[in-house]
Amino acid sequence: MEPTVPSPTHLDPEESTPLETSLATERGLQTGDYLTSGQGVRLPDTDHSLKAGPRGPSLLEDFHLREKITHFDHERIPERVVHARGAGAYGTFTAYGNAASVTKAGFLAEKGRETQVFVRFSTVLGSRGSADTVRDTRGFATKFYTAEGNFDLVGNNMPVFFIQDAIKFPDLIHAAKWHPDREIPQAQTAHDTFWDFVSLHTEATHHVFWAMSDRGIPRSYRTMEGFGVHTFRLVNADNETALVKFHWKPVAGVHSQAWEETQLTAGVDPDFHRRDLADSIDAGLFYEYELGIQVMPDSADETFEGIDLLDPTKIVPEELAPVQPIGKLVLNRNPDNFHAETEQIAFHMGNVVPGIDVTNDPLLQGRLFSYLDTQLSRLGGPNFTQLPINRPHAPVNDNFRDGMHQSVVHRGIAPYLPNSLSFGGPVPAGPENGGYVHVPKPVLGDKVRANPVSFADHYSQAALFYHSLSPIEQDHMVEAFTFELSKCYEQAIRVRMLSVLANVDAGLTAKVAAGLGLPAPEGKPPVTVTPSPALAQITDRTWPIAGRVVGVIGTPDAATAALQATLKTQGVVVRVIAPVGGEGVERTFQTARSVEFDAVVVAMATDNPQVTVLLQEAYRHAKAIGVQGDGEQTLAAAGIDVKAPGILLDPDAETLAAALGKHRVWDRIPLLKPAAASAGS
Ligand code: HDE
Repeated sequence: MEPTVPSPTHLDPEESTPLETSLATERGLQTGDYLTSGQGVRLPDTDHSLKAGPRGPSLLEDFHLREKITHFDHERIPERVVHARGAGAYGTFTAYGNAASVTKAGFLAEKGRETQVFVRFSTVLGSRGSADTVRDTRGFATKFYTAEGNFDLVGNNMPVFFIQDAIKFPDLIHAAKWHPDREIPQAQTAHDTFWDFVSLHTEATHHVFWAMSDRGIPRSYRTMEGFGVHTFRLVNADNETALVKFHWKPVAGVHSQAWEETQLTAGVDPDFHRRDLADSIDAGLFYEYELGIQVMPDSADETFEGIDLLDPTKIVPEELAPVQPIGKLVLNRNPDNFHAETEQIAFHMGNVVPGIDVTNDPLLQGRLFSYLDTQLSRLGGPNFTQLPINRPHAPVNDNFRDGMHQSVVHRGIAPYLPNSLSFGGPVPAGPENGGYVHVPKPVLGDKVRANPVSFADHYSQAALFYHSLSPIEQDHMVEAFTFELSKCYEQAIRVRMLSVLANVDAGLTAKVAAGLGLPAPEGKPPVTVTPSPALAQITDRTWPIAGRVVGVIGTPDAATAALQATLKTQGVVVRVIAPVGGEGVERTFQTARSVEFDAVVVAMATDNPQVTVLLQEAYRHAKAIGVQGDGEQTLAAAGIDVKAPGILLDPDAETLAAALGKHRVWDRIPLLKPAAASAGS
C-alpha cells in the first residue's frame, strides 16, 4: 500500500497503534511531524515534555527570558520621516585660516585649527533598507564639534530646493514618497504623484532639473558636491556681517553613475554607496572635500546681482561670486556602531556658533522648528543631545532638567533664574564670554502668507542650469525626463509637465515629447541665458583617482602584477576576477558584476557568458577597458571592437590612470546611441 502523508485526520485511534494513539493524545499532536505512517514514534533522546509534573519556570518567573525578549522587542526606533537611508563617518576639518575677515567662528577662522566632525550622507525618499543608487537628492549633513559648541551644516548635493516656503514640505514629501494606497514605489520619483505635484507646483522646476541631471545618481559620496542651500549670515570679530553660501567641493571631482548602471547596482549591491564609504576608510583611502564660501554683501534688500538671496530655489553662479576655499575635510574613521552613531545622530539647524547666523529665508526658518521637533518622536524625548554622538565637545551648563532618558545627575537645588541659592547661576553667557547672540535685524512689512515678487521666476535658473551642462549631460537629462514621465500612468500629467519644460527650453521639450510620443507644446522660455560653466561635470579636467576600482579578469599572476602594483600606489583598488576563487582572487566569474568597477582589464581568453555580460555592460557604460595577452579573444566573444574608443591595448598603469581620471570614455558615447550600438544591449 502507498504510504500516506500524515495529516491531523490521520490520527485516528482505530488506525494507529495503542502507543501511537496514547502518545499522540498525550502530546496533543495535530500534525504528522512526530508520527509518520508505519514508522511509529521518533522520540528525542531526552523528552522532558513527556514527564509528569512541572514543566520548568513559568514565563512570569523567567525574568532572564523576559528581559532579553523585552529589550529585543524594542530594538527599533522610528526611521527618519525623510532621509531615512544613510551612511556616516567621522572626520577632521582643518581651517585654512583665511575666513577671519568674514567670521569670528574659531573653527573656520583660525589657521590650522582642527575640529572633529561627523558626516551623515543620505537619500531622501527611500526607507531605511532601500537601495543607495536610486535617482534622488542626497543629504550631506555635517556636525562640527567645535570648541564653541556644535555647528550643524545640514545640506544636500544640490544647491537649490523644491519649495520656497516651509509649509509646503509635507506636500512635497507626500507627493514624492510612495503612493499611500500600495506603499509603492520605493525610493523613486518616477511615479504619478511626484510628477503631478511638481508639474502643478512650478517653483520646483529648478530642483527637478538638478534631480533629473546626473547629480541625481552620484558614483559615490566621494564624488558629490555638498551645498548649504540657504544663504547664511557670517559675523566677524568687528561685528561686520556678510551673506554667504556654503559649498563642499569634492577633491575627487563630481562624478555620476550611468543610469542603467544605477538600476543594476540597486539589485546587485543595494549598499553600494555605504559600502564604498566604509571600505575606503578601512583601506585608508579617505574621502576629502574642501569647504568653500561664496561671499555676498549684506545689503538691505538681501539680493545680489538681481538674485534674491533668501530664495532657496536660486543659486548664485560661481562666475559672479567665486567659491573661496576656507578649509578641508577628511573623512577618516568609520563609526563602530550604526545605531548608536549614524542612526542616532540628530541634526538641528539651530546648532550654530558665534560667527554664524541664520537668515530670513522662509524655508530655513521652518527648518529651525522641524529638526528639533522630529527628534522628540524619533529619539524618544528631549534628552537626545546627551547621546554620545550628539554631545557637544564643549562644556554644557544649563537649567534643562529631567525628561525621559535623562543621563545627567544634576546637583543643586536651584535650576531656575533668577536664583540666590546657586550663586545666581548658571546665567546665559554674553557675547563677551563667547555666548551666542543673533545679529539684530529689523523686521518690516505686513504679516501675510505670500511670497515676495522676487520669488516669482521659476524658470530662468532651470534654463541656466540646462544650458550650462555638456551635451552628454543634456542628453542624460532628456533621457531621465522621458523615462520618469513614461512611468506615469496618467497622460494628463505628462502633458502638463511638458508645458512646464516648454517654459525652460524648447529643444529639451521637443526631445522629451518625441520620446513620449506627444506633441511638444509651446512655452515662453527665457530669451537670454548666461550659462555657468562651473555647473557642468563633464569637462576637460581630470581628477585624482584614489578610491577608484579596477577589475582585472585573469589570474593573479605576474602578467598583471606590475600593473596592479603601480595602480595601487595611486590608491586604486584592484580586484582580480578569476574563473574560481583562490589566493589573491577577490571576485569570481560568478560573483563579479560590472557596476563595481570603474575600469576593467581583460588578461585572459574566455567566452564565459558572465564575463561577456560584464564586458558588454562596462562598454555600454563608457568605462575604459584594458586588454592584455589573450584578452582580445574575450572582447571578440563579447562582440566588442578593440578599435573602439577607450579600449586600451596593453595599457601601462599611466594610460589606465589617465583614463580613470576622466571618469569615463566620453568619446565612446556617440557610438552607444541606439542606432549605432556595437555591443550587446
Ligand atoms: Fe530636511 N529634514 N527639511 N532639508 N533634511 C530632515 O530631520 C525639513 C530641507 C536635510 O542625516 C528631518 O532629523 C523641513 C532642505 C538633510 O539626519 C526633518 C524642510 C535641505 C536631512 C526635516 C526641510 C534639507 C534632513 C528628518 C522644509 C537641504 C538628513 C529627520 C522647511 C538644505 C539629516 C531629521 C540626517 C532631515 C525637515 C528642507 C536637508 C523631518 C520641514 C532645504 C540632509 O526634520
